[in-house]
Amino acid sequence: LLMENKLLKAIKNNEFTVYYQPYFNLKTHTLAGLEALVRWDDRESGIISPGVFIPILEETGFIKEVGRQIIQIVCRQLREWIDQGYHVVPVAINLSPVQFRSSTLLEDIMEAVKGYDLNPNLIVFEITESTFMEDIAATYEVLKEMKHAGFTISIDDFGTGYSSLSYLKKFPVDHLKIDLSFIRDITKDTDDKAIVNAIISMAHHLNLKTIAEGIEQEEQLKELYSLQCDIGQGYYWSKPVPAHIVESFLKYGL
Ligand code: G
Ligand code: G
Ligand code: NA
Ligand code: MN
Repeated sequence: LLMENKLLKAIKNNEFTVYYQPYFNLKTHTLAGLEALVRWDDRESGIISPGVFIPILEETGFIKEVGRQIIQIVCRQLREWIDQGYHVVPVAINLSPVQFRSSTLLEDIMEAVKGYDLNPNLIVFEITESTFMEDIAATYEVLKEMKHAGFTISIDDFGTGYSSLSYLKKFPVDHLKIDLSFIRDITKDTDDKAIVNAIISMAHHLNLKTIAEGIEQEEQLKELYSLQCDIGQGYYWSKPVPAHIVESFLKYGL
């Protein structure tokens, strides 16, 4: 309850901020985009990680309001960068299953994008496989509207949830983010390598781009190049960083 009250206060006082983690295009060797990762700047404890508070926000339903704030923060930031003359890249926003079910999600998104006069091709939505499978018909409708409006859809943590592969065909998705648990030991574990190889080749046959997350070492990167992975993300390039550090990536590259 104490935590709930603190979170309510945080929502009211706009204590949530967004860090950004870059992702790198392995074909063109350029900055491909950014993933927005929420942080809670609690005045007493400092920066708190979402692993701690997202589950509580989901249980209480507060995630809808915080999610709305995150979308606003990201769109405002993109508008600021554009106005300052930066050559911006797409930003991926994580949507939790609860937020995805919110009846106002599409309105919230359109309000932010129109309010800051942004091209929807600058926004990617990351959803997990569990979101997909919860209410298939409703999910399909929301994804279809998102795609129709010009947004990009990415399946997060791919390979860890249970989803039917047939939904990759039926649902309008663009990117598969291969879960970092398959990347960690890819240089040593031939099973992991086989799985990643299969995911990438399937994705390419379905016209989907692949993102490998959790790349930390040069050797992992080499494997992913050899498997024709499209995009990489991980501490090898950068951990999630505040906006002012992103500005140097936008200026000078990674
Ligand atoms: O940033 P970090 O690596 O600590 O993220 C931990 C978890 O919190 C991840 O599962 C990530 O997807 C989730 N997360 C981070 N930011 C957001 C957000 O803005 N919305 C939602 N729903 N989840 C987020
Ligand atoms: O669930 P999702 O994939 O959105 O969560 C992203 C999480 O992965 C964040 O907590 C982020 O800090 C973490 N992360 C990003 N890059 C790396 C990495 O190279 N190694 C590890 N171990 N975690 C990472
Ligand atoms: Na994510
Ligand atoms: Mn992920």
